[in-house]
Amino acid sequence: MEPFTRTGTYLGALATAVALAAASACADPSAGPGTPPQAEHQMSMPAPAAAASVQTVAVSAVAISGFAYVPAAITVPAGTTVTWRNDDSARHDVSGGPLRSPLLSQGATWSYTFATPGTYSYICSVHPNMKGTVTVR
Ligand SMILES: [Cu+2]
Repeated sequence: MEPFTRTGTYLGALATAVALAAASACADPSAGPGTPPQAEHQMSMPAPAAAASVQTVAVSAVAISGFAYVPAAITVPAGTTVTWRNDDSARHDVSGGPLRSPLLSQGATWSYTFATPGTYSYICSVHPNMKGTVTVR
């Protein structure tokens, strides 16, 4: 009979410990008056996960704005994923070498991961005077 009693005691203690841990995790002493505690928690949540991430993924962005690539020339380390985003109402693409995006409508994005070092020149096939370069090191 004694083992059953012990089991019951352990489970009860465990439940109490979990409840206390949950309560203390939600208590945020740094939250000032007038700060919604829930917003504070949502903002702080992703930070520990990002800091714990070991792998670093390089990302770079090029805007297509005013019939130009901005910036027109970028230099990135090998393995970088570059994302183009068309901010113009006119449709543009990214075309040259291995870069063959579809026509991008306003707000659309297209990404390419540069695995091999080199210089990649591209144009917009609709407006060939639009030129850009990605240098991969
Ligand atoms: Cu264009």
